[in-house]
Amino acid sequence: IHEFWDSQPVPKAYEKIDESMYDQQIDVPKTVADVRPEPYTLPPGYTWANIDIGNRTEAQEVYDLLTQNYVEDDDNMFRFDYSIEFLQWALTPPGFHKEWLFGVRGGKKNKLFGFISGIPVDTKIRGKQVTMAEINFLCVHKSLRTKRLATVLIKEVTRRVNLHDIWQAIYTAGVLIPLPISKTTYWHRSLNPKKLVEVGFSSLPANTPMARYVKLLKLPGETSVKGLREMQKSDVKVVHDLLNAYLSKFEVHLHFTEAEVAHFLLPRAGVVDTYVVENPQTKEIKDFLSFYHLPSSILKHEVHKTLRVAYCYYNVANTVPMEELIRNALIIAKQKDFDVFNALDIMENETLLKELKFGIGDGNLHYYFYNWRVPEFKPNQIGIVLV
Ligand code: YNC
Ligand code: MG
Repeated sequence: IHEFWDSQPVPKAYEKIDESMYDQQIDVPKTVADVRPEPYTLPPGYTWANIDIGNRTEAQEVYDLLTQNYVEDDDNMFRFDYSIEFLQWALTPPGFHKEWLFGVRGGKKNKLFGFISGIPVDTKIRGKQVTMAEINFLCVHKSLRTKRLATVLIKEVTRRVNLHDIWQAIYTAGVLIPLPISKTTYWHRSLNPKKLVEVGFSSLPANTPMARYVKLLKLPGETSVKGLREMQKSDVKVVHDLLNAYLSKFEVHLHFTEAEVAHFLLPRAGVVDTYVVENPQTKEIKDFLSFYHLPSSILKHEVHKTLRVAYCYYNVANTVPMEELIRNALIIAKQKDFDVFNALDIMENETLLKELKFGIGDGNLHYYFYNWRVPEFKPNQIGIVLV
């Protein structure tokens, strides 16, 4: 009973599939000439509007829509609070298309009531290169929910992507719709256990006093890896090589250009942190760690209004154990005053989460492809982090 999704080129739960149907598109092949040239029709009073996310005023409008209306946890205690700088980073990689960042305006003040975004990505799936759109930040204002506006945004972004002769997309969502390529799980590493308990993010384990809980989760004050330092411009080439070589181990991964590595991994204040390990003797770099900054608004607490959350991004460990590398990421995040460090059980993460004192969360993240059929993957076969 998915009126919209049943009409789309995505796999159906009940279909019988044989091997020969994998690694190809689901829809009949089309060309740009087959694509509807005019935008989809909106309800009366609403219009399409491209968003120039580099423009401070327009970015602020997207920020306001998302901070008030974007993803919340199941208990409606927290809501993502992507910063303006973060949105600008996530949505303007090299080669981004300005018409893939758009929304719906309406009302007397021509206010933004909906938004969706796409960026171009080069993926490799089971050894096959596929150019896709990465779709994110789908949001409809709370006052306009369940009126099928989301489906119009999705159809319109599909049209705009198809006009570039691109027919596939990748996206993630907490909700279960037809049909995930992988079901992954969020894990959380408390850095500030007292605050996390106070705001209801975590609860004290049975028969554990706060002091003991805090001690249990205490991290070393300083990092342990020799030669760990912030990534800089001159590291882009080597980090690019390291990242692509590492990601090629996974069944589903992105292929980054050097310019994309510069864009997504060079440190940006309040957005993304990347540290490389420079061998003190040889000056060689063979490892790096990274995490991005995505706070959440705390919706129902008198004192605490923001949860400071770091999210595990891309990590490559060749000369140090991955466990030690990520422990160092935790230490840096703690030094930077984050409250919690989140990671999915993708890539190699699963093997380290318990040892590093992560606890399993109740949030699931489903990965999806649009118009591309694959067998279901285990989380540890996924080498893509969508922000
Ligand atoms: C979702 N998250 O099932 P059926 S993630 C996809 N992703 O369709 P309506 C979703 N579809 O079941 P509402 C979805 N959530 O009838 C709902 N749906 O077939 C489906 N929340 O539409 C749903 N952001 O307008 C149903 O629903 C249909 O008013 C119902 O709006 C939904 O960014 C939403 O969670 C999510 O802002 C906009 O609830 C709204 O409820 C909202 O009546 C809070 O819609 C924020 C939130 C979603 C975060 C994300 C990835 C989105 C991927 C979209 C799919 C892209 C496909 C590929 C396109 C390019 C193709 C090429 C080439
Ligand atoms: Mg709606």
